[in-house]
Amino acid sequence: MKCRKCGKAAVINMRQHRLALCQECFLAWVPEQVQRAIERFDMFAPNDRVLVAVSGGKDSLSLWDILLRLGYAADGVYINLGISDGEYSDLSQRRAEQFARQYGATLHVIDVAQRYGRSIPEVARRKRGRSTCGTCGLVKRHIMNELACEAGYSALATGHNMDDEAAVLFQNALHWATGYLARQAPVLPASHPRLACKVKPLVRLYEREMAAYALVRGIDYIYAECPYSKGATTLFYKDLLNELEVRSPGAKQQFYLHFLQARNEGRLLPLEEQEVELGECTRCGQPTTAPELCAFCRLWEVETAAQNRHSHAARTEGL
Ligand code: Q46
Ligand code: ZN
Repeated sequence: MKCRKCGKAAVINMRQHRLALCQECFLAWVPEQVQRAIERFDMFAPNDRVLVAVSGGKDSLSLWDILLRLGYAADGVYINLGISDGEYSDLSQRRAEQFARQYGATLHVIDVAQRYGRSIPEVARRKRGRSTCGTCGLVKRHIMNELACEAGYSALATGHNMDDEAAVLFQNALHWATGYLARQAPVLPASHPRLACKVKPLVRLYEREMAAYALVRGIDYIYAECPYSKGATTLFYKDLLNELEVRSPGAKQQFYLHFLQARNEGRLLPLEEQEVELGECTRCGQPTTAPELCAFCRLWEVETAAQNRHSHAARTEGL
C-alpha cells in the first residue's frame, strides 16, 4: 500500500479516513489533527501555558510531544499513586522523567504517599463505598486542578483519545446518564476562579493511531496498563466499539462526532447542563457542592481519623 500524499510505502492505513500514510506523512498528519482540535474547540491560544497530565503511557507522552512540536509552552505533571504491582508507579514515573529530560521540558512530580502520608492503594483498601479508581480519580483531579490554578496555567490537557471518549459516551448513553452526557465535551471551561479549564486535544484520534504515533516517533512509554484497570467496563465497551468498527469503518468516529455536533447545535436540549451552585471548601478552598469540606478533604480527614484510632488501639494493646 502506498502513501496517499507522497507515494512512498505506507506504514498505516486509516480506514475511517480512507487514508494510508508513510512514516513521514503520518508524523506530520497527527499533529495537524491535534492543532485542528485545539482551534475547532477553542482549547487554548498560541501563547497560553498548558499543563499536560502525564501518566507515562503512550497517549499522554505523545500529547506532550505533539504540543511541544507545535510550539506550545507545555509543562507536565506526573502523580505517583504508589501502585507497586509490577512497580507500575515507579516505572511510569521513570518514563515521564526520562521524556522531560530528553525534551528539556519541565515536569512537576507529586508523590501522593509522600505528600499525604498514604498511597492510593492504602487509602482505597479501607473501602468506603468508593472503588480504587474512584479514589484515585478524586485525588488526581484535586492535585492537578490545584497545581494548574496555583501555577497559572491556562489549561489542563489530558491524553483522552477518541476511543476513550466514545467508550464513555456509549456507557453514559446506555444508562441515559444525562448529567454526565451534558458534561462530556473536549473542553470544560473553568466555571470558577479556582477551577482549571480542562481540554482533550487528542479527541480526533483513534487509540490505534496514538499507539502508532508513539511507536513511529520512538517515544519510550510504559506498555503495562495500571493493574486496577483490569476488567474495567470501559475496556469492554471499547472492545464492542472496535468490533463495530471492523464491520463498519468510521462507526466510532461518527458516533462521537455526531454526538458533539448534536450537543453544539442544542439538539440534546433535555441534556442542557444545569447550573450548580459552587461553594468553597473550608479547608483547601477548592470549589465544591458540599456545604463544608470537599470530597478530597473529607477523604483525608476520614483517613487521619482511622489512622489515629489504629495507633490508639495499638497503644492500648501494648499496655
Ligand atoms: S490510574 Fe488510577 Fe486509572 Fe489505575 S487506579 Fe484506576 S484510575 S486505572 S486512569
Ligand atoms: Zn477541600
